[in-house]
Amino acid sequence: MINVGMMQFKNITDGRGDLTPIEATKDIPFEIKRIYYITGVQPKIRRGLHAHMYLHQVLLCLNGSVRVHTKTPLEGETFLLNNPLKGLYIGPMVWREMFDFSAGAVLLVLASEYYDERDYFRDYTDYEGVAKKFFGCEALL
Ligand code: T46
Repeated sequence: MINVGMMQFKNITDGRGDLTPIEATKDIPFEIKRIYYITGVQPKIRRGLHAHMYLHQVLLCLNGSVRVHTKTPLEGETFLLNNPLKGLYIGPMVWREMFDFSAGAVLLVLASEYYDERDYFRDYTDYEGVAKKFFGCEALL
């Protein structure tokens, strides 16, 4: 799917446990300006429901599991995050919704920019209008 994809990180394991390094611009395709994490989400809760104009992010579920639905006017895909070695890259202009958080789920997010509410589309109709132009898909739909 355009601007969305799973990424595999390395696991350095020895008798003491596991270590996973993630280096900006080497293991992920951007500099990291911000990190945040989401915890304590009840099972019926849906988060996200927005898209970003410019932001690049990688989502990693470090403990437990969570599903992430991504969509654009052209396509959609749902990912299960349940492995701390696998991250979900989400680039600009992709709508995302996080749901089915398991008990104890820890969702870590690496972001390319500082927090800026002006970068958000929180209304799907507004998003869709701009996204159709962004993806050049008006003629296809
Ligand atoms: C995203 C998904 C995966 C801040 O003050 N700083 C921050 O860095 C962030 C991310 C949020 N906030 C504030 C804004 C809201 O008042 O925290 C509150 C909750 O944020 P929001 O409702 O946007 O949270 P989610 O879980 O719906 O979405 C978040 C990110 O905002 C978003 O970029 O892609 O996680």
